[in-house]
Amino acid sequence: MSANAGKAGAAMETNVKEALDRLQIELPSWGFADTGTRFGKFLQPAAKTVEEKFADAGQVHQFTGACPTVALHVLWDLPKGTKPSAVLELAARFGVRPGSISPNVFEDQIYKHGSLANEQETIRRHALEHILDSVRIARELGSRDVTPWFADGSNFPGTANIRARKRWMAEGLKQAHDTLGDGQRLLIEYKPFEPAFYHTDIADWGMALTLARYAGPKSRVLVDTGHHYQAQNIEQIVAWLLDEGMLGGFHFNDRRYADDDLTLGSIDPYQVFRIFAEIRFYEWETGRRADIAFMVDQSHNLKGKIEEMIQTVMNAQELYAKAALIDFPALAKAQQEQRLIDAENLYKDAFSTDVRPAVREWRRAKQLADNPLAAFRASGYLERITRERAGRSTAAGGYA
Ligand code: AFD
Ligand code: MN
Ligand code: MN
Repeated sequence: MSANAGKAGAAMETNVKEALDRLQIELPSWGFADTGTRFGKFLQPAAKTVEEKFADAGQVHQFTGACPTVALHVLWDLPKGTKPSAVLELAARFGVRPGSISPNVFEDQIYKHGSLANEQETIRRHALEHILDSVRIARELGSRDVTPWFADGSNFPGTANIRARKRWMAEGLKQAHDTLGDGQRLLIEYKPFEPAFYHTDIADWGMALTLARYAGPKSRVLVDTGHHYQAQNIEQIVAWLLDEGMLGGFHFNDRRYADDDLTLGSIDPYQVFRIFAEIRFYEWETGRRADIAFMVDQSHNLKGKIEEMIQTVMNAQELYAKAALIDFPALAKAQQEQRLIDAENLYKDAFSTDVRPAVREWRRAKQLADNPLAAFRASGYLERITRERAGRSTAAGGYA
């Protein structure tokens, strides 16, 4: 190998190591449970209890080295009476800490016409009490982020006073924000449609930004990559929110059509790279680390849950490592001099680089297996939980 090639290789390894040393990706507890789709679910030896979710998430962290926290959904994981000490004991046992706390203001029957944006004050109050409970639980668990997502909206024209609902939503979020403890954040997620199919009360990043600013200084916007129309330029939204200091974090997934929650990078890896590139560009230009939470929001119906989460994290590590190879001084110069092809090729060169050898080097340095997925498969964990959880199998032979 020539001296130059050797130097380039060493530089790449350094960049990749720096990038992966800091990349942490939060796993969703619901990604380990049998959730399925509205057309049914195909059962597998998935987690049912919060203990099993911590155990399965712990496997992903053990083999990838990148997932020290697991997002919890209050109603699904922390039913009334759950002691924080019990959850923290699970965290210690399985090596993953509680991460963001998601209130659930979309499943109960009372939320049929919405939660914080509901026309009935008593239901708005009920929803707010649950969110305040979630803020308290987050504080007790040492979690920084409370991440409400609202299904609030309507299905037919003329059935909702959109302005009134906007004001009710804003008031509720502000009251929730004002109970946050030091260091806590309220990450407001948006989604253009589903399950509301005429209007969703927090439908896009502009609405979420407006509500976050009204709620108070501890609020930020949460970007779920599946929550955009097909043509939307997500990395432009990311650049704007970064520049406004209002990007709280991501719910990562990939999609072909809508909010499909597919494996990150399985459909459009270049889009994920471009999102990471905007973040790295902001960090290079400002000299500041972007304080954003990377979280996965996927729950697979066909792939094996734990394997798929490992695959998602491996994809994210490779794409983040590629973005770390962009030569930003050269990019800024090419942009300034309007050398379009040179600028674009700086993206394409980084994206086309095979970072897998450097990622393997990083894993070896961390005493991780070269291939986390293969290592998990060889561990026998899946066979063990399949036996242990098969006892819950239903008459149809599936898993309860
Ligand atoms: C659904 C919603 C949204 C939310 C997630 C977890 O679309 O993404 O963040 O459930 O509550 O995917
Ligand atoms: Mn989400
Ligand atoms: Mn979603």
